[in-house]
Amino acid sequence: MGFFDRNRDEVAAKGYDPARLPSGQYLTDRFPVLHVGDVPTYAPGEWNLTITGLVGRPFTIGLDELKAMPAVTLTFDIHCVTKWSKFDTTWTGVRVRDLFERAEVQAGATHVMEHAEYGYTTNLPLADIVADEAIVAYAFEGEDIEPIHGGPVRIVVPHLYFWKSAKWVRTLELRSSDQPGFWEQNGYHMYGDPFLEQRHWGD
Ligand SMILES: Nc1nc2c(c(=O)[nH]1)N[C@H]1C(S)=C(S)[C@@H](COP(=O)(O)O)O[C@H]1N2
Ligand SMILES: [Mo]
Repeated sequence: MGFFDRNRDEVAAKGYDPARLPSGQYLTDRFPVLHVGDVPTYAPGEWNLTITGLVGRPFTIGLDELKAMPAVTLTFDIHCVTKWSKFDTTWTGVRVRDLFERAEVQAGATHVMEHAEYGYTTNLPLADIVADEAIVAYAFEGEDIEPIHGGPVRIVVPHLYFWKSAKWVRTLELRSSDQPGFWEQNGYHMYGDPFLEQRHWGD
């Protein structure tokens, strides 16, 4: 029996519903760090997030103001395209939907491009980033998100592969068409549903 089959048996033996682990994935207790480029550092008050594109009222929000908005703390599984999955991760933040309501999203908006520090981008349909579980997160397991995991603030969209969750997010751009982001231009799937194994173009 190979590593993946053994790992899947362990998932069941630990009492988890094996259906939580998408095919081709293995469960890990670790929290791997994955990104291209450097980890940015911010002076206090330096980080902010801009909502722009097809919105009636574009705005920029700082960390204190973000933390003053109604927050949710949610627990869910995350799945990286490099095949690790992690169960029951707990994140605190603001629903993207609430920020978009304030920005007054225009009728023609269908997709969103997440823009992060150093030019990382990733695209997804508007409907996916306004889902109940899609948040602009500033805490992980009750603590500030570590810089290596995207702190001070990252996106978490748990129902898509984790590359759709930009660390060090700086801009959310509402668009009328779907354009490939950084990994998508390099062959990763435009949508990226882990349960359909949409890893690459054509999957
Ligand atoms: N800004 C930025 N965000 C990013 C990435 C990146 O390279 N840059 N990598 C993505 C990928 S491929 C994954 S799997 C997750 C990893 O998050 P983690 O390092 O907290 O596990 O971040 C995603 N967000
Ligand atoms: Mo990833």
